[in-house]
Amino acid sequence: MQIETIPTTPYNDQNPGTSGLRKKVKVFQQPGYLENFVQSIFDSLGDISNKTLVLGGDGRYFNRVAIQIIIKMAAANGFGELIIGQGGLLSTPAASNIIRKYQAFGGLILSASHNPGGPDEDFGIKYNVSNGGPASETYTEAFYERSQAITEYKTANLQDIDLDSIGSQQIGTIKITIIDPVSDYAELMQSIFDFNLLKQSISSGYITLLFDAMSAITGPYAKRILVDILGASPESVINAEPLEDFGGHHPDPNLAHAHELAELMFSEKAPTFGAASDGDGDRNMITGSNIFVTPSDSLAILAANAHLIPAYSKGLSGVARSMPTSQAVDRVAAKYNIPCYETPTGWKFFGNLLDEGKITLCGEESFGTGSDHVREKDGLWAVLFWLNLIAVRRQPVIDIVHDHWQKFGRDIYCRHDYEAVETPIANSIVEDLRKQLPTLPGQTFGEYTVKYADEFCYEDSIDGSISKNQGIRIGFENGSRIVFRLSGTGTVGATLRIYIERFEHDASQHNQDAQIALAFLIDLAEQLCEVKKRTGRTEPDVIT
Ligand code: G16
Repeated sequence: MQIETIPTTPYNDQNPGTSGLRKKVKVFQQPGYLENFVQSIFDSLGDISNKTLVLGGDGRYFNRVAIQIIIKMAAANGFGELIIGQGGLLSTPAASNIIRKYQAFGGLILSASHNPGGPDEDFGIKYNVSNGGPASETYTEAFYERSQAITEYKTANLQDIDLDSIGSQQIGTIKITIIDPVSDYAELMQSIFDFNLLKQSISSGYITLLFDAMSAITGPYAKRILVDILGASPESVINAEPLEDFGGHHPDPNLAHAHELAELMFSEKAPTFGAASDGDGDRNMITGSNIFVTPSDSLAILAANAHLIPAYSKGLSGVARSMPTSQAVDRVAAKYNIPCYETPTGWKFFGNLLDEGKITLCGEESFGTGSDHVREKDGLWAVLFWLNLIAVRRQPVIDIVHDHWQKFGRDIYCRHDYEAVETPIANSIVEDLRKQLPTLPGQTFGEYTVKYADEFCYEDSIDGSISKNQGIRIGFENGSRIVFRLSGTGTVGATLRIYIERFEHDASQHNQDAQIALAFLIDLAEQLCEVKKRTGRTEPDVIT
């Protein structure tokens, strides 16, 4: 195997965001761009000789090209084995499982998640460490620093590898194994949930379901698990073939983008249960006939009912949510007397808590829920959790949600996104909010008195690392909150996210539309940040 050392010069924008490096495909196609970043990762990992690396992606445009480049670089840099999903495909949670199961050194996952795909759209890459979870900020900062000083990368002069044939081959010093991307994951799901009960509930017709794979990675996983193993009808999985451009859509499971599913779920033909997942299979959207379950509520409901699921029947060690996620799960934790942690946005912040056994379940408002079974959020796992719950409780989704609100109260919640805002405007919005923080506590707006106003700073209780500037929080005496943050996953300009929540104890008020129930706080958020005024927009781009 001939190894070549190729001279290169740094790109100045290889700073990973909330979840790896995400850029337009055209940015990644620049000479040496992907190679620089991959070499920067390899250079920052310490001794990688003879180690095993897992490799796969969500199948978006540029996935196969990138995989061939990375194979050659991994071989040249001394890895001993590569485990690659057939066709270059691995969902993010499946990759996490494979890293853990085969005790790999780490993995490279190629995805820009819910962002659109295609030659003019987005691509991404992230590194996961040996626990199967996203690399912490200590790593990502090291990758960025290295990318700023890089002068050369290494590649092996190899033929392209056949990614479609399962099996192993030894090429020089590296063993390359192509695996079925689904079977290990399907086995893991069977060890967590009651598949016999699910099969009965589906075959008896008690549960009817529709899963929208959004032409992304979960199609093959959903077909194998929901249709082949659990016996749902083939029509239960729509948009099941992963396409390089996701059929021209955003593979983002929310009411705006999974509209085919959303329309059906609010019609007379709605099945018992409807769900969708995103580009790389880690997000989930949960709906039932005539109800959409917010991700924050979903996390709280799963936590409150976890004892009904075989793998969690002994109870939860604790739970965690990202800071902007509603406080619904906090109420469940308080009732069951288990710890509840608040972390910054980004799944990487749950890793230490999961590894130390401090939490069993965790989730985020951004349609992510997961548990200690892997170290990523997991879309199909959440779907199976809900199906198992419906089968045990023999109740439709809407009743499960209403019962939960009755018992715990409802945290009425919404998020408004202003996408592709000019970066200087977005930065000035945040800067001006920051300046207002000291003056806000004690001020009253209508029935809302500000209790605290700060910028969230997180100290990891396990490794002591500190993450500053994780979002601006304005909390009110009655528990309501407004949170502002800039997204770390966009690829054009800046995305301002405004998160709004209000607790409603009175069951007679639970069935309100969130936009109406939160109207006062939504207006107050505009008064404080002036995003509409400064950008000339009249509405958020996405409301979830
Ligand atoms: C990623 C992260 C999540 C985060 C989400 C949104 O998800 O893994 O932890 O909540 O981005 O982040 P932001 O608000 O910064 O855009 P995914 O599904 O895109 O990988």
